[in-house]
Amino acid sequence: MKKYDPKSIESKWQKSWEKAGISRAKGRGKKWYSLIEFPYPSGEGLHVGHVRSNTAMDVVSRKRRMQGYDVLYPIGWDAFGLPTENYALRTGVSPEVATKKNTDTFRRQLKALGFSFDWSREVDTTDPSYYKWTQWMFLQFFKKGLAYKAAMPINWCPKDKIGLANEEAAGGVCDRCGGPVEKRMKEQWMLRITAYADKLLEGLGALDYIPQAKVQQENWIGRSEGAEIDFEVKTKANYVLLHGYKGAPDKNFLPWLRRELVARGRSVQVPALPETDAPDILRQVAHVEETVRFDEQTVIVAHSLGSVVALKAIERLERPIKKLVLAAGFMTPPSKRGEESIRRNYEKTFDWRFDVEAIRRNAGEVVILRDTSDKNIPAAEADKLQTVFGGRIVDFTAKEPHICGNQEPEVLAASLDTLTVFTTRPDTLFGATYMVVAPEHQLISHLLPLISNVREVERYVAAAKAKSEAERTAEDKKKTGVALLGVRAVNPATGEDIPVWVADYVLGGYGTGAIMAVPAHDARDFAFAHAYDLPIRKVVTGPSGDHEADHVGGPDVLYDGEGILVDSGRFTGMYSEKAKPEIVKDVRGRARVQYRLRDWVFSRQRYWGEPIPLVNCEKCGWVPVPEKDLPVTLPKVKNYEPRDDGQSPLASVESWVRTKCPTCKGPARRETDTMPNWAGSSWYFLRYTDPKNKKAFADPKKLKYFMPVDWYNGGMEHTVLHLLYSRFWNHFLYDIGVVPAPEPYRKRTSHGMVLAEGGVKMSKSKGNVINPDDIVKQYGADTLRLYEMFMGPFDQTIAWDTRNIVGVYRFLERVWKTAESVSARGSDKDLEAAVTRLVKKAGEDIETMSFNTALSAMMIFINECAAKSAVPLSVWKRFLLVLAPFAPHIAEELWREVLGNKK
Ligand code: ANZ
Ligand code: ZN
Repeated sequence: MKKYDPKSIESKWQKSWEKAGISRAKGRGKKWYSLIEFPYPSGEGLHVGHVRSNTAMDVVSRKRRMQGYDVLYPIGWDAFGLPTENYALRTGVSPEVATKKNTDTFRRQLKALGFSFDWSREVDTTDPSYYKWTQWMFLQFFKKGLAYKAAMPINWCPKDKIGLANEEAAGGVCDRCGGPVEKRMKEQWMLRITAYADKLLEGLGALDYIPQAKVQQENWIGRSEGAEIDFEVKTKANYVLLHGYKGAPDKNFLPWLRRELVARGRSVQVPALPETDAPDILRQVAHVEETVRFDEQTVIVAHSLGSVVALKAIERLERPIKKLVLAAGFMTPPSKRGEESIRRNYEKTFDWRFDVEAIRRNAGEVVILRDTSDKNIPAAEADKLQTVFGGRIVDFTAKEPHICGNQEPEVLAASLDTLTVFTTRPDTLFGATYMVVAPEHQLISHLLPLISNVREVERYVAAAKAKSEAERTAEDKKKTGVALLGVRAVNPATGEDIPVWVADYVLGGYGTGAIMAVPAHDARDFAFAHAYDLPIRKVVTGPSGDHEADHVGGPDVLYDGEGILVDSGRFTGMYSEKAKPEIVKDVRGRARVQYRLRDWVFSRQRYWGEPIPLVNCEKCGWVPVPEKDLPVTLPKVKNYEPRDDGQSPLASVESWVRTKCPTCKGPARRETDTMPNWAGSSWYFLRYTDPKNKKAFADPKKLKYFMPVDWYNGGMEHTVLHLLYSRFWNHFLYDIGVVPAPEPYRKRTSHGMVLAEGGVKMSKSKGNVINPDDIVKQYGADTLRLYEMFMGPFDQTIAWDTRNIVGVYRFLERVWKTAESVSARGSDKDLEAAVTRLVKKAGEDIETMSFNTALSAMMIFINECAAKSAVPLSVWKRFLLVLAPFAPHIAEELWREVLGNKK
């Protein structure tokens, strides 16, 4: 026999396999779907890290084919993204051209490794026939109200004047100029992934994911059960209560509300509006102007028609008031609401027009109370008030319909300034000795006139906003904060006055952005209270009830467990779990589930991504591009540079931006933001089942046959976002009835990274990048494949070691040589037993991804063969079958050319 020469056999078999179509999924029989994360075709070419994952799933796929499965093992390109765009920026080469070149390189490199991909199903996320369906899916989200636009902070480099992706703003530093990055508010498209938080959590249960992947997903979703509790903030507000049609200062909730406010030390004015049975609104307004004094601490609480009087009075003010509370308010008369007209006096004598600008300017904070049992005022009036004047709507059921009860606690709650907290430990409420708001909290600006140390507070807030969330929440970080002097809150359980602080360990984007601080039982509050000498009050002891035992080291030691309440009024002696709901009820709090998960920012102000298929019409707002007009293709641009107004380069292509509104045919403008890198990879596994379909993203029958993916292997760096995003898309597509099952991946595993020699990251600048082409050239594809499977436990990060490659190559040479001692006659009990053990061991090891131990078993077996003068043919055949998934070229050569098998 000749010497082992991989060059002369590998490309020969690759061509032969391709011709025979052995890797094509047929779409009938017993299916198996193996998936690897499709690569980003960078200019650097294939990384040896790709080879590790691809070989592993190639071994699994080849094994499954040998077991009779119809295997789908597809490949494609996740080709939108920044590096290609930045390359275009530097060189002027268009991203399409660069992508084509890069995918050609990747394809050649992957083919040279003999991976059994079904190349007939190649997909490319940047191909309009692919992203047509990405856009289609976005429109389905939009139509279900799961895509919306909201102002969100983006990374902004003030020097370069551009918005940066997170990866370009790592550590708060601009990737381009090295200067500091700011947050800037920008309207962004968002996907409401939070609506799927529970489904994404529950779905995890039945899946065969490696435990770390599950834990990471759970932590990312971060479900907390707790409660919202309102704390009254003591202000110097003065109140004006305006009654409604046929109302009076002594009717409905007004007398009660007045008493409650006066008891809290507030001044209250309640004018009796003239002609209450047949009012003329402007005369009532004139009366208010004559009798009432307004200033920046004024809160108007208006009931029903009183809300119209209030709006009109506010319209004429010279200076803004503090707050406007509209209880069962409205702004259109019943006749114009399409109801049967009663033709009241006030409808006829008033023109029902408002100076919206002036009211918005003067009204302060707007709270709209909507009674769900109200028969007089349609629910839409509250929405209308909110659309026109802003503010927030509070829905509740009043004590009497139309908020006519003698006591209406919701009105009082809305009228007072309250600070609402989210807590998972309402059982510790009696121990809340101060409160903390996040630097972003709106309370700070609302209460500015009350705060005596405004400059100190403003300085602190500005400094906090420049920090990243990670910096702010680091466990070991020294806690800092500033008291809001002049602002006091009331602990609703104890009635005590407590101070309010601003501190950056409380985050604006979580819960309500405010906390009740319980320093005896929360580590962060404990550290803070010590730093600023705030009172610490213990209200929970360990289950034994023995203070000393639970607080080794004295009472001044943190105890953050559950236990028995002490010093907690009538709840003293109760167990934490039992006390939680009772205390919440007692202080009129609300049970609430809170997630860490945020909605997904789905916009980038960049060129190289899927255009968002919406147009903006002055008359109709955001209108979807009709499905028949998809895809909205990326126009050619001359300049890839982001614009210094923060918009995408597409905004400069006026001929593309200008379009017609699909609804009213009037002039409209296209959205110029593009989708983020994650879009195309959120559903590519579905397209593989039917990649050429022009009528749908995939034929439902094919989806039903191939889905779900049976085994998905990928990097640990993708177990949070990519996995969560694609599970979310699939759940959504399931809910709208276009995919067969909610969960896309049955099993998920991860490979460790491949580092450069010496354990550092491979990088061009360090010159330590291993190019798979070089290894293939020198040792052949089989050696590279085996080496990457042998280098160490598959899930662990491992450094490249060239010496060990030689070892693997020698092993293949020994395999080659052993073939010479194969004999068709005779038998060998030892080798029979050895190969049986090997089949079992390697077979099991593949399933647990213990590829390295499967290979050592093969090496041991070859050593056993070497000790014998002859290897029986039947034993040898079984060995070659075991070797084939790992080193398919040499196995095929020995099986067919040497042994003469036809298949
Ligand atoms: C009082 C309390 C007492 C708390 C106690 C804990 C222990 P998870 O489990 O993460 O949801 N918190 C609420 N909103 C916050 C924010 N925006 N920034 C920082 N911290 C915030 O944690 C919920 C707890 O984290 C809440 O319960 C609140 O502190 C704090 F013995 O309230 B707790
Ligand atoms: Zn229109």
